[in-house]
Amino acid sequence: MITPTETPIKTAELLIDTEELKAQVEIVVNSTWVMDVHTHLFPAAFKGLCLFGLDELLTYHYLTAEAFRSTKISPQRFWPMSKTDQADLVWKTLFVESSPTSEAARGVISVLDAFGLDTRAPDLNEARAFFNSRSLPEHVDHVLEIARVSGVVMTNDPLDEAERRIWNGNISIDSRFKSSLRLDGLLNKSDLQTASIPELRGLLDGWIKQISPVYMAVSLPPDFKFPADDSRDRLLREVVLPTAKEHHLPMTLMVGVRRGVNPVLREAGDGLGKADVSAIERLCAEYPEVRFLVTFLSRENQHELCVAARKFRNLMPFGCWWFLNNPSIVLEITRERLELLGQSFIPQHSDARVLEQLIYKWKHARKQIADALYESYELVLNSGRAVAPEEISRDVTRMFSENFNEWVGTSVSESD
Ligand code: RAT
Ligand code: ZN
Repeated sequence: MITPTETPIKTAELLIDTEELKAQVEIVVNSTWVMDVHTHLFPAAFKGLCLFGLDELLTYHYLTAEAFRSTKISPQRFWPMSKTDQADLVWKTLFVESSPTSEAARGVISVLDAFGLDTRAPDLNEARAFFNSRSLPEHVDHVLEIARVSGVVMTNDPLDEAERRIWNGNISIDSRFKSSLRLDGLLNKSDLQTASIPELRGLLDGWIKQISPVYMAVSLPPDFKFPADDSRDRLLREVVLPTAKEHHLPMTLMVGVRRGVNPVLREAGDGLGKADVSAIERLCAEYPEVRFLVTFLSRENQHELCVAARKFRNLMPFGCWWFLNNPSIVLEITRERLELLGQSFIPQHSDARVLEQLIYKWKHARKQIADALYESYELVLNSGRAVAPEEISRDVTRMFSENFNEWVGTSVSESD
């Protein structure tokens, strides 16, 4: 083993004791502010689109999917109920009559606990009154502070009527909320596909001018192919990717979702499938000047994604998405990425839809990221090199914000 004096860093600053190393990694991972690169959150100025509070937390689609498994009430009877009644039912089903061991249920416990609320309450009266008493702008500040989130990327759909009305009004947006241009409506539905290519290019240019996105994004099914003999391929080649190049905008691809596997569950009815990572490799190869942020929904695709990222510097893996956002899988994926990619990836995004979810999603993710990172440093230590505290801060800052800021800040060719 290399002795500390043989390294360029002073002995006193190196973490040789594994207990100290673990503690330091935890401190840094828990205290470093993170940029949340994909959420469905909106700032207070977006009025009804800014979801917060207990009833929204409990009717999150991750939880309704679980509640349907343990209640006799059918989806047909559940959906017409008021949100308050739905939340009461989810609480009774998943928290009173069962133990909240699932990740989404435990998340609610973490949120209640963060505000000092009773996590074993038989009903929601006290917690509901607490959230209803909050002033929204201060609550937003408080939640971001607790979660140590410096900024979030919204999901902005210009084809959504309610959202369009807000953008068309005279709003000023909280600068911590960055916009992104979601293109599922263009690339996955047929609504716009009869418009001409110049019309669609003009539409995208207009939206980009209006909302100043940090990237364009689309979710894709497991059978996504590139190249392909379909209209999505044509739209990508003739509309979306030329626009990405022209505006120096990264493309975010979220691959592997099977929409509406059980449509009666509405938002909770989507599933997943293993996708073909080579489609992304071909996109990266054919468009080296476009930067791709990519996440896959299937656990089976994660290793291949890491290997693809080793081949293409314009490919940035991010997040443990949706059904992967469970402690055991986050740990596994983060280990794999650290081993194959060093720190050149973005470990997690929250996908939060309800403001306070930032608290639990980041608290839980930080625990797994810290464990995986500690293990990596311990292996390096055993191989003969100790780590310094400032190196831990450097590495975590890179993964939590710098990789993203660089990705959205400069084009690949500019940084070459
Ligand atoms: O994770 C989720 O909340 C999903 O419902 C989807 O919104 C997914 O993240 C997406 O952006 O399509
Ligand atoms: Zn999402």
